[in-house]
Amino acid sequence: MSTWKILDEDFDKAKIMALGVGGCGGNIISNIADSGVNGIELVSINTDSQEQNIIHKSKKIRIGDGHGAGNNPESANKIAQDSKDLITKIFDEKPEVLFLAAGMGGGTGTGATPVIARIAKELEILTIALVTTPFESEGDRKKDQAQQGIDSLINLVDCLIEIPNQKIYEVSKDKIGNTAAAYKLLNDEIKNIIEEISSMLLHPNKKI
Ligand SMILES: Nc1nc2c(ncn2[C@@H]2O[C@H](COP(=O)(O)OP(=O)(O)OP(=O)(O)O)[C@@H](O)[C@H]2O)c(=O)[nH]1
Ligand SMILES: [Mg+2]
Repeated sequence: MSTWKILDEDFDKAKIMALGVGGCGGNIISNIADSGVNGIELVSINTDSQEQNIIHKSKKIRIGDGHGAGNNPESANKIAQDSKDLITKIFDEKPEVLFLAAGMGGGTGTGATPVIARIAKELEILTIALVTTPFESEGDRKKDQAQQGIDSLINLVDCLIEIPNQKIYEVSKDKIGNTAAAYKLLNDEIKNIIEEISSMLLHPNKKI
């Protein structure tokens, strides 16, 4: 583990990228784009072209044939490995900090995120992963799949922040109507974390 700081006097120009993987990752990126955050390059990557159609205001990278990974992390992992060159190209203008956002438990986010993290690690990009874990109602298979995804990811990133989706029902004061409303609240929290950390890195002397 290394300590890291933007010591350069050009720290205002530090390159920060947020890269969303899979459906959840893409929603997180769209939500950041909607809020008009400045200074963070937004990219989404998915195996599923239909899911990508609803993502907006970000650079979109599709890997595989566009038909998704069918809730299968191994197949997403293979697609990502086969797309190593395409993924490496995302980092052509090497960011100083990479936020990797994904929902664990499905196919693409769970299987492709560790491949992307390994590429970023090889390029020595400081990487902070923000990953959600499934609602209890999603069942044991998704929960186990999510844990396996986290286990494969944890040693490839500098920091991993786990956001258990279920927690939103404990922390939100208001009644949450449906899953879309829960996602919105959670994605707002994730956006806040990314914004806060970016702001600390970009303006280390600013009083908060
Ligand atoms: N917080 C939050 N969680 C989400 C969101 N969308 C999905 N999830 C969670 O993320 C898990 C994975 O879902 P997706 O990201 O849609 O799956 P995927 O990675 O695209 O996987 P495949 O479609 O199977 O290839 C789900 O089981 C949910 O728990 C979202 O917008 N916000
Ligand atoms: Mg998907």
